[in-house]
Amino acid sequence: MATTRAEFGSFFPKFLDDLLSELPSFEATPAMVERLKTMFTYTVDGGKMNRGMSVVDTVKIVRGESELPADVNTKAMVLGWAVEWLQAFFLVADDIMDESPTRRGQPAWYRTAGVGTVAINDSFIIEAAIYRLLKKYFRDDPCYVDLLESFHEASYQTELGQMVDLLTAPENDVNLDRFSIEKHSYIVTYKTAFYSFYLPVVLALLMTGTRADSPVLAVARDILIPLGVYFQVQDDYLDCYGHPDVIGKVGTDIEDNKCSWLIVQALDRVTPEQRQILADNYGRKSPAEHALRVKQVYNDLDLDAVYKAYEDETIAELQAKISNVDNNAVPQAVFTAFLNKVAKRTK
Ligand code: GPP
Ligand code: MG
Ligand code: MG
Ligand code: MG
Repeated sequence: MATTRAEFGSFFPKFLDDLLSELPSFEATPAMVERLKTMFTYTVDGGKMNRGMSVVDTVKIVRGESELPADVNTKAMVLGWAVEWLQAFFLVADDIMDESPTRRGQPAWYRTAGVGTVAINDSFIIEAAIYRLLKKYFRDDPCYVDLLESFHEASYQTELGQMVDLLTAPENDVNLDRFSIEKHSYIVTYKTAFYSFYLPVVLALLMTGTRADSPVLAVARDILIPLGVYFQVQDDYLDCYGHPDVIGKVGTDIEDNKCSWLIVQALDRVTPEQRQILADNYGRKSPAEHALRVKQVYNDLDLDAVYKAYEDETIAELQAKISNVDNNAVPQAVFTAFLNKVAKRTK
């Protein structure tokens, strides 16, 4: 049986306690411990937890067990939560860079009382916590170095994607020529797909005995990267068309001058007049009328329908790819589990 949110969530206090209880060896005062407890709880707990849960589910599918032995389950939970810590590291930093007001239905961490730019250092601490947990639970495992390298590689990939995302979206310098389908594809593959989709499966495979040089990893990558691209296209779509109460954040892509899937699709279809409207209104922080004019062009181009067609086509392509996977290499269920969670999501 797939892990439940309740079961996965029940391991958070344990790993939080692991991190807090070693702080005396770093001469941390009780006030420091309390601050870190508050910070980790606010930033790491309370997300959708899909990335973390998918590590545990993949371990179950690969081992062919609906319930894992307690020791294996704990280790799968460590890796799942380590991915959640990685995600929190990225989101805390991303919200500062994107000037996003909200995250997970509450103020972004850097916007809370007394935090501000301290959140930059907090994001580094959240990252460091990943390696404290891995050391505690995997130090003596044969896969330890491969796990470390997987986290390092996924982090580097994400940071490269984030760099291009940011450089393509300079403040007060709108140039629609900067945006292209190829640029968008690089950004979403690197900033999202590797850490959100490929990494969780790689961790589960390494933990269950797959070697880092196995061709099985390439099979996984070939499906999970396009799936991750689809996921980020959904994120770009929901930034504009999702409801803040449902997605838990207020979209800022238009104001932030982002190379979003929507603007790239719009540029592929605009008349010269519509292109001029986009050039005059994209990437303006205020007043809100600018973003509304961009959204009006999106509506006139019926991007909603373009998106729906993209979704149907992408799901069909992924299903076809999955059906070609040799079950002896990786069970197809690993991928269908992911696809089912992502397909047609609204949050
Ligand atoms: C999501 O982009 C990408 C990330 C969260 C990776 C950030 C990487 C760093 C190295 C900090 P997004 O800005 O579209 O996400 P959201 O819409 O959730 O803000
Ligand atoms: Mg963001
Ligand atoms: Mg961003
Ligand atoms: Mg987004």
